[in-house]
Parts: sequence; structure tokens; C-alpha cells
Amino acid sequence: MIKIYINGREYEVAAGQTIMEAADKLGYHIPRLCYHPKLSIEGACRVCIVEVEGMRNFVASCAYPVTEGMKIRTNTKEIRRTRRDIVELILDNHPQDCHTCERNSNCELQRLSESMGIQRRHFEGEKKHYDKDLSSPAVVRDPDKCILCGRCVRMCSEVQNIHNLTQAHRGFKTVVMPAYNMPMDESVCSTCGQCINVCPTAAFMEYNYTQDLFEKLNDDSLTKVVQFAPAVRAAIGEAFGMAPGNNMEGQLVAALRKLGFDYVFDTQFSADLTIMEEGSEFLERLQNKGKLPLITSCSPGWMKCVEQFYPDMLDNISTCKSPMSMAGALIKTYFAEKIETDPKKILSVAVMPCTAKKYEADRPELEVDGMKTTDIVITTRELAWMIKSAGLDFINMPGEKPDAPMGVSSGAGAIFGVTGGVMEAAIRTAYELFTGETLVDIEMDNLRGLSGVKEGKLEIDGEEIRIAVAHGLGNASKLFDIVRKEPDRFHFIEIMGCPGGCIGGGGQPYCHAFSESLGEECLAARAKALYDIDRGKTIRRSLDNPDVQKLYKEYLQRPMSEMSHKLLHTHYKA
Ligand code: HC1
Repeated sequence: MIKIYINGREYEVAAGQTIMEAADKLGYHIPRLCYHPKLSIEGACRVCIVEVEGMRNFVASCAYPVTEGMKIRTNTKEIRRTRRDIVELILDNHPQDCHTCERNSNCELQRLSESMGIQRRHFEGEKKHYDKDLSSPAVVRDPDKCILCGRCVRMCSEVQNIHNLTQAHRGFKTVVMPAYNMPMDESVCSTCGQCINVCPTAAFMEYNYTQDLFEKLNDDSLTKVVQFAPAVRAAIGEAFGMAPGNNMEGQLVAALRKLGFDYVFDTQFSADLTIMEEGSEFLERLQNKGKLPLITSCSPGWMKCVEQFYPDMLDNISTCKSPMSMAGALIKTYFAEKIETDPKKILSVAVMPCTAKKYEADRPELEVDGMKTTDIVITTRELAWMIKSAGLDFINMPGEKPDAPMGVSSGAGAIFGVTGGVMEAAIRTAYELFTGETLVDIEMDNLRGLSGVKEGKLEIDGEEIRIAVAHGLGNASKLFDIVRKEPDRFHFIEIMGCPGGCIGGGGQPYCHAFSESLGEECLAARAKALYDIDRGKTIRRSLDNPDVQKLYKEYLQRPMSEMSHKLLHTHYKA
């Protein structure tokens, strides 16, 4: 421990940390902009400057380490004025459109400006202008809103290992763009939306479909059907000021009905269905010496990444569609037949924590008989805005249950939304499919938690099955480097494209409760909510889901049947 002084008060702090880290723990929040705890230090914005006795210039507290006897001042008149000048200069090259901006009231630049008491503009002059890139169905890039903090660039390269974004040009013309200024939809963007999660302004946003959806909800000629993903319920409360990790499932269902949906289904149902298909596919590959390791395919950002960077591994990818696309296919076939409605008159909507699901919904590989099966995907953030815009009292709404025949789910379906959950769910069912016996110890601690790559093994019918789990595309590439070197090391691999799995999706609410999106406490709280849902269920294995059993009996016959292949499976190509 060392002694430091902040604003004249003496403290004992651990050596080896930055001034900002030490100050945070002592309750001094130094303003910041380019800093993000998940990313390397950039030190570009200088908003976090402090005064250190003996230093000629102010230092960036995000980068400067504490030393014995250091005397730090965080809030002098000069520091306040200099910080304000820095933020004013950023604002002078920023559009004056806060009241029409999508990040209005949850923009970090706006908050910073307010906290610094910036109430008038000193400088006016030329502003940079670049066109908005609306080419991608998932992620919109608006360079005019960019303040060059570099968080998106670091996220895309350091965490996701995609390296799509870079800073181009120099000085006043500096701009963040994909290589060669390629449109986002032609670039290698995985559409994961993690750039949105770390962007302090609206320079990166999801493609917003809310106005279109509001219009369609008023169209009486349509039957409006919606499904919502596991991770949405664990995070949407945050958009209404609640702490992360409150399970808002009942309120979600009620709000979706109040918005005008005729039927509300739970994607956890089709997560159970995915397990039936994927577990059977794994068994078939194992018994018939098919291509292993089998790799999960439900994360669409991950699928785009495989197609672009690992085309040699495409045969390892499960042919199962994602739970969202399985539900979409069933909505336009099985359910359309049940309610005797022309599928063209059904509006199939999905509420997802993920921006890449917008891209997935547009993929021709997921159509059934030339028909798109998920018409509109909105993120958790977009739904929260719709609920507020419709004037619904979300938090105090009495909870309701989803509809039959796709409303019942097992605990295994719930944990799909957190890293390791798909594998845990798969094992619970695969064990019984393999052995005919019920797995007793169904919680797999070695697959839980936020380590980047997790490994495990279990014995099924005398055979050792080796498994691995990775979350975030950077960790996925680390795991893939291992698999390329040792192709026989694993039998089954789960990969989710976002940090923490879908709970950390690019469409989740900005996690204000812990100040930065993707903070570990925030992700852990959302994960706990899903594990608690699992523990609270009487049915915890997908194969025990009575509505899934009924679906097979009435329509699909059995996992991997001809009908299952037609509706629930696909092939990806490079
Ligand atoms: Fe996910 Fe999935 S878990 S991909 O993260 O397999 O988006 O939550 O809905 O489809 O079930 C997302 C979440 C989600 C699918 C499921």
C-alpha cells in the first residue's frame, strides 16, 4: 500500500493502479470520455486531466500511475476551466441536434456537458460533415456524431478481433470508417453492435425500425405475432431506471400485448427446440463419425465471422437455425395453420438483445419456401423506447404469461442468454438422448462465469466428451486457433459473439447503473437473473418441455425429421 493525497486528504491505496482507478474507489469520479474499462488506454480526449504536485502539466488520470506521497488535485479552478474548454471544443464540431438525436437523455457527451456547466457556446466555425452510412440492416454509422474517442475502434479490434473500424485521414478531417470507406454492409462488420455499446454518442446506433413497427401495429389486416429473447427480460428494466438483473418477463409480455401484438411467444420455447435438434445432430455426428467438433450456430454475428474468416470450418457448424429463426419458421407455418391464417398476413416480430439478429432476419438462407420468417427485429433498447413512447407504466404493470403454443419453456431455454448456457442446456438433454438416463447434477459451474474461454469434459456412456465455450469474437478466435492446431481436442463448442453472451448484446440498454456498458457487475447481475429463472422452474431440461413434445407429435414427428430439416435447419457458405 502507498500513501496519496487527493484534494488535501490522505489515503492509503494499492500501488500499481492509475490515478483514475484509485480515485474511483475513493468516491471521486473524475470526468472521462475516451476511457472504457474494457479497452486499452487511449488518453486521447484529456477530459480526465488532474493536477499532480511537481508536474509542469496536467496529467491524464486514466493513464498515470499513483506513486508514494503523490499529491493530486481533481477539481481546481484551472482544471475545471481546461476540461470545460476541451468539451466545448468537441461540442463546437458536433451537430446541434440533441433534441432530435436518438441518444438524447442518455448521451455521455450530453451528460458531461451538463456536469461541467456548459450553458453557452463560445466558438463557432466550420464543422466536419460526412454522410450517414445506412447500408447495413443492423448498424448505422453517423460520422458527424463521432467525437473521435476511439472506443469503437478499440472494441472492434481488441475485444472482437474484427478490425473493421479504423481512424482515417488527419487533423480536422479525421473520421472513423471501415477500410477503404466501404459501406458497412460490404465491410467485414460482424454486425455485433459492440461499437454501439461503447460509443458515448450516436455515432453508432442500431438501424431503428420502431416507426415502421408502430405503423404496422395499427394495420388491422395483419395478425401481429412477437417473440422475445431470453436476455431481454434480464436487462430491459435498466432502461426504466432499475438495477441490472431484474427479471421483467411478465411485464414484457403485458407491455407487448398493450402495444398491439395479438400473440406473444417466448424465444426460450424455441431455444428448447434448438436443443432437441442440436443435441440430436451431435449424437448423429458422434455415432456416424461425422464432422466434429460440432459448433453452435445461434449467434448471427459469429456466423458472419465464420463465413468471412474461418470458411474452412463451415462443415463444423451446426445446421440448426437459431431459436429466433426456428420460432419465425414455425410462426409462418405451424402456427399459421393452427389459426387458419395466410402466412403473408402474419407480421412476425422479434425483440432481441442483439443487433446482428436484424442481419440474420434478412438472410435468404433462413427463408422457408421463399418466405421471410422474421419480418422485423427490434432491440431491447428500441422496445424500451416504444413502451415509453406509448405511455405505458412498464414497471408497475401486472405480469402476464406468454401465449400457447410457443410460450412454455424450460430453465435450459432461459440460460441460453448467458455464455455457457447453450452448452449447459445441450448437455442436460444430450446426456439423456445418449444414455436413456436422467442427468442428476444439472448445474455446470465450470461452464459459468465470464472467463473468455472455458473448457470441460464429462463422461457419457463410457465416452469422454470434451467441450469448450467462448464469448466475444476475440475469445472465439483464440479458441479457433487452438482448434485449428488440435482438431480432435473438442467434441462440442459453444460460441456467442458478444461479451457475456446475449446478456451483453449490442442492443441492450446502456448500463448506467455501473456507469459503463458491459461492466462485469452489470453482466453478472443479468446472468444471475437468468440462472435464477432456471432454478425457479420445475422443468429444467429442454426435452421435458411439454409444448415441444406436442410440437413433435403434431407437426415435426421427431428431431432431424424431414419436416425439421425443411423448417429448422440451414447451411451457411463462404
Ligand atoms: Fe440470444 Fe438465442 S440466446 S442468440 O443471445 O440462441 O439475441 O437472449 O434470443 O435466437 O434463445 C439473442 C438471447 C436469443 C436466439 C435464444
